[in-house]
Amino acid sequence: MKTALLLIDLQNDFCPGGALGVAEGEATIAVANQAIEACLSRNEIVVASQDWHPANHRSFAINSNAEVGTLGELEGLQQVWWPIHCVQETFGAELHPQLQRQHIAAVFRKGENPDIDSYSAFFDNGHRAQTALHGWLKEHGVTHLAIMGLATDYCVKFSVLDALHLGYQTQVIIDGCRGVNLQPQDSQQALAQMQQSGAELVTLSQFIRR
Ligand code: VGL
Ligand code: ZN
Repeated sequence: MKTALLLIDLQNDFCPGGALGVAEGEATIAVANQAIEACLSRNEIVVASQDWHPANHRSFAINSNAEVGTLGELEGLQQVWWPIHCVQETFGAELHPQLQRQHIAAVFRKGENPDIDSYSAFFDNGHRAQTALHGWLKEHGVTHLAIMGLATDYCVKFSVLDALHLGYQTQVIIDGCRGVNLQPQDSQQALAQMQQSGAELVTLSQFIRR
């Protein structure tokens, strides 16, 4: 077996003060750095995803004549309309400055197609196209994933569900996740769904002691 740590969207725009700031989002950075440290000492790989939208992305409410935080439809899929966030080459799209990114072996960008949203680090929301992540992990012999990041109820959840479908043994480092919570229970429900689908929920200290 070979394990990789997958860090989801630890970007400025998902931290407080950012365009789509998640409550306590910045608290995930210290968790990520400790998880990275543990991986280094065990010779495990660290990879990351990065939400990377063109300015004309249709998930942005303003580009779809919709109101932020309401529901609509995009490409036949249910869509939450988001504020403008993680626009390519902007500060908001950069990985958080405190993240020890020199230890990240590869960063996989997603959400570049303006016509479809892309929560998972593996596939777009319609499972039409995939990122290079799965191929890269296969090439490196990775069989087990530990996943954490932002946001619990969107990109973490869909990445974990795809990882399970792709056959990875998957842990979620729960204290390394924070959610959008359009509804107050969304993150809790997302974690329960990941667990029911076969993910193991662990704390950072359990991950470090493994
Ligand atoms: C995300 C909403 C829109 C996320 C990305 O990283 O969870 N959420 N784009
Ligand atoms: Zn996005």
